[in-house]
Amino acid sequence: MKHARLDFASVPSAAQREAWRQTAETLRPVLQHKTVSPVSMVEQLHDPDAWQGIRVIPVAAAAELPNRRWRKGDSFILDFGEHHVGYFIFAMRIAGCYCDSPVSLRFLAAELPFELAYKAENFKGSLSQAWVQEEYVKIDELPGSIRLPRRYACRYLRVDVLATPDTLVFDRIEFDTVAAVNALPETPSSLSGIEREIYLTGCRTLRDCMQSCFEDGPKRDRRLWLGDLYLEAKVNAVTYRRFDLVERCIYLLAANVDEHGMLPACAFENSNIQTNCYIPDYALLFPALLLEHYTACGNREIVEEFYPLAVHQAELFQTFLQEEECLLKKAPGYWFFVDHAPGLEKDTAEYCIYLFSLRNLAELARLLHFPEDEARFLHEYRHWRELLRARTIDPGNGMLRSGVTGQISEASQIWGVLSGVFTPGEGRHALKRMEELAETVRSCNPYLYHYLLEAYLVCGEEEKARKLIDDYWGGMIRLGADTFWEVFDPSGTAPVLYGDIYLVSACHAWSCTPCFFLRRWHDADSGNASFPSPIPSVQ
Ligand code: RAM
Repeated sequence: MKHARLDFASVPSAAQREAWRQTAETLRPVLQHKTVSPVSMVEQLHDPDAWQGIRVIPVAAAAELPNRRWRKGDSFILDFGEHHVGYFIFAMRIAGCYCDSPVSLRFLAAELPFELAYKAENFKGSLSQAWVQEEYVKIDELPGSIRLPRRYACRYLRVDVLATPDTLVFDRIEFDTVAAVNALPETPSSLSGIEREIYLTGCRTLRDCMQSCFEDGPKRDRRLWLGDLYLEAKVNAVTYRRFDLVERCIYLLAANVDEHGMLPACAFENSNIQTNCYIPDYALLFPALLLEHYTACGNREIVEEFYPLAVHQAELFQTFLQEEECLLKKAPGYWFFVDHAPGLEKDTAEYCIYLFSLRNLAELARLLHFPEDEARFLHEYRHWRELLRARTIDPGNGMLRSGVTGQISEASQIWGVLSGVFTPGEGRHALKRMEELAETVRSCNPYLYHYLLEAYLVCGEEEKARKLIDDYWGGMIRLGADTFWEVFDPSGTAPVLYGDIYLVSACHAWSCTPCFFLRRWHDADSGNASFPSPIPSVQ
């Protein structure tokens, strides 16, 4: 049987993209400011039992700061009590003597205690060292106050006095914090203990990523990513409900499609900066994002407006498909992502995400009353589902294999469930086997583990989903997290991304999703709503 070409939508014109950019501009949020003062002065200690080997202990109340006198070579660390995003303001003076020369200071803003030990000369990262939140500043005239121009994401601030004409006094250090929202949402009353903390931490993580767009991490990248946005939109729907911000992000992404009409993996708010990063599996999530948005807030117009673009993402993906082996025909210039796991064979998961996209498109077509489209998507879906089943399910162990090596990974099994390639019973078996099988390529990424939570629910394994939330996200909290991290390996080693641990973000949007599950379970338990199927079903 020859599969159906979708052959449906066209590439948006430059005028269309400009119109989308202007709509995004009208949806720019007013950022909320809140002044946060430090709660204590702390010291860092080496402790082999602490996460990344360093912890802090309070040594004085922050109110002590104006009474302290600092000379060349002195340093101190302030703890602001929890993670925030914002701008630092310092009010300083020289005690007693005339200020006849500048003051030279080093600032180091840190999300985690470990970052306070940063030494620039040891940096080995493959991304710019400028992401590290270290600044050298000279102040010519005191007394006075300065506001650092750059925005920081941190809980701790280290100040090193490099040179000063005489003893230096900090009368006040404040953090002018910013976010599109300020108050944390109410915690569902049925949550207690660690679940309550997980919910709060997830809300804090999302709050700090909600700036003038949904950012991935306010320390590193600081920009809108399509894959992150999909998960942020899910959590936003049950917490802050800032649907205007979701819509701004949809318009921003659409305004940045490439010459083929592919949605970018990430977009900059500044129209003079064009990304060159394209992740086909992120583009395939666009139909699910629209469906999620429609289900959450009922705005049918935006779904109608972007339906052709959503269809086009699946059309574009067809150029990567090959029937013979179900291997990807990779093209240069595209990053097939799925997960950060080194050595991961992504072919099968990518095909499954294509099927996931078709299921969501079929549901969108049904909602918009396009029965012919719906039939076409389902026809395409069934064709590739049969092929994938025949070519990638191992008849011996019932698991999905991927790539030329026939690799078994968590990513393949999880997307095998969410695509509907596995029946729920087969999926339950595959998810269990993947836990047991030593050769399974495993993830250390909350992004993939979000989808594992969804996969457990599809297979009727709510207890396993609850346990994963406790072990994985609860694991971060037990190690002192007050926002959830970009990557985490509960076995104890801190995963490194982009060649250097200082580049890893400790407040990362894609890790806030337990809030979505905890809130929905709470609502279902209190009879307010039923837990929705995370993916539309296909008859
Ligand atoms: C990293 C970031 C971002 C993610 C991409 C694929 O750079 O963590 O959140 O979406 O990878």
